[in-house]
Amino acid sequence: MYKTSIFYTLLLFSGFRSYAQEPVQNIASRTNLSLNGKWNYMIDPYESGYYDYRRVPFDQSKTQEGGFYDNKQQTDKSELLEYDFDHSPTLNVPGDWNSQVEKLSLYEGSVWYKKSFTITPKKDKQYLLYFAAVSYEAHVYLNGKKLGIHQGGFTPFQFDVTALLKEGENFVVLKVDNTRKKEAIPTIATDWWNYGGITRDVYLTELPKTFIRDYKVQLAKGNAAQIEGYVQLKGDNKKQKVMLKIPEAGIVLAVNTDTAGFAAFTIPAKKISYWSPENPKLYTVQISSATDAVTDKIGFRTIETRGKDILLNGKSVFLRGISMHDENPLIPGRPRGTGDLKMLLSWAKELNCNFVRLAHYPHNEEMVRLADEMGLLVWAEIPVYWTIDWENADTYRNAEHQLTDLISRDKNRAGVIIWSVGNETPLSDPRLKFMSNLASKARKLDDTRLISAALELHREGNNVIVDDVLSEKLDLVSFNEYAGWYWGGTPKEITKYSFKVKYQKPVIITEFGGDALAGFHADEDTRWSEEYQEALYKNQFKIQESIDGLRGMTPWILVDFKSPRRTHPIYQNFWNRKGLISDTGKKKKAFFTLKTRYDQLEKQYAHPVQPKK
Ligand code: GCB
Repeated sequence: MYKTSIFYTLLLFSGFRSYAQEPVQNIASRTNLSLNGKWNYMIDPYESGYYDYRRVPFDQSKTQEGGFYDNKQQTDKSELLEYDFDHSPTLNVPGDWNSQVEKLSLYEGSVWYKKSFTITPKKDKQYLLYFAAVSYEAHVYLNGKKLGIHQGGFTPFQFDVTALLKEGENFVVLKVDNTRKKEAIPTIATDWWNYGGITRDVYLTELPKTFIRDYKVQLAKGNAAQIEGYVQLKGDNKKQKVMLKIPEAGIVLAVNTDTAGFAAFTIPAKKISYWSPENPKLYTVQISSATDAVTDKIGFRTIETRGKDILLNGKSVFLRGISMHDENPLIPGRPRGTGDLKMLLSWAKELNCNFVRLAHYPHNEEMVRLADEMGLLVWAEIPVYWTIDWENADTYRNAEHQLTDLISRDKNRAGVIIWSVGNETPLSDPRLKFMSNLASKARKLDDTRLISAALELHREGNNVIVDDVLSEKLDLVSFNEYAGWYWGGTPKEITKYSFKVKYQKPVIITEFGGDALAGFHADEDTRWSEEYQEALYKNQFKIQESIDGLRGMTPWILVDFKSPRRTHPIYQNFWNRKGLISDTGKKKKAFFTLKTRYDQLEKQYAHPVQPKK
């Protein structure tokens, strides 16, 4: 027990993926036993299933055995008599708890989950327990043994459970805690609902002893004639011949992995039909070794900047975007399946978007795959939002983990063109260091995409100044501006403003907008009315013309979304009303205003002036 307690202490302090393995690429296409469905749950606001009565975690206690995860009836320990998972109610997984149980709607704290499953493990296979996302901190146990802890509510994690699986019935227990913390990513203050729970898919994945853990197959940086990538095996049999086939492009390649299971490759790509929003062509890519095989659907495109232009496959593009949260307003709650995700992206398509900003944290992997299929470019972001604990080394490490896991998961998606390292972070030296380090990390992990962040601005008279020095580290200058809502008066009054952007880079306005309650009609000067929001959009388009490098925008936001900060009893009721679509799916006037603008921009950019070499 003593050894165990030292071990767990180390584990608690040593970070975010204790025991967890490096993520497996393309999990959904593997041999999976889905653990989605009904899970028993117990609400544990005092964490009595985790701490003994002296507040020592049962994980570390010398005298007590087992917490709620142990499943043994502890007849000599009264605390532990007071639970019974199997007679507890159930929650659906995937799904946040807030939207499923009235008394959990505003809950922030611990909830225990349990699910039993039966399996006959095969001797020649290995097994991973995979969670696509759990918000925010998960302690995971299998058959009463702790597998580890994961922090971060939007990225996947997994554990190797081969040694712990039993023939017949097994049980998984999780303690899930969505308490907001100052040092966490995100921190305490956000403008979205703090949904807790097992919000995305759970799988028990069966893999061969040596398997294809990871691969990247993408066009080389700025080179449309060359596919570049790597394959990484994991297991004992690391030196193998690996075949890569893209039958439709006539590509067949054999590579030999080294003693570390790694092989890099470059392939001439002559007859590729390039991926773009107008041609979202995905190729079937087959990767196989002597022991494993995996298939993916991958598109090929280049993305780069030249001066103030963004070049997609070498041609200047305007990003007709919209920001969105990972929320289905009709639940309201985290999306629970493909239909929910498709609904959101279809609304973006109806707006005539070619671009979506998946704010402010990694969305579901399936969302990004759907964007690839539907022809939507993607801005992907991590929840480095507002007032992060900039000088805390653990906080930085956590942010970097989330960035790494996001890039690792989505690096084969043609739609993803921008990694964003944060949103509206207030200027200071520690923040500059933190954000610059994240930008360098993103570039090191993936130099084929653009790096950005949604920045802030300041005003001098009628000049709106964009000069955040972090821009030097980024490929794009992107900023949020709320003329006509948080400053600058009514929509009519904002036309006096003009933008001064210091950096000679492409500009994307990552947010602008204002609240409107769907169905509330008044004149253009009346806040909360659809007419006010519409006028705001129209005049925003006018002032944005002062930015000669403007190459895209993602107004805030596609749909009204839940936020505990939004307390106005008539207009908000815990909803941020900046959506172009209401919480019941009704399109507001400004939806059509933006669509008209995007129709014009589409025409304008259909035959762009080619940028100078
Ligand atoms: C912002 C934030 C976004 C908020 C929005 C608002 O600048 O980036 O998360 O929801 O403003 O509505 O105030």
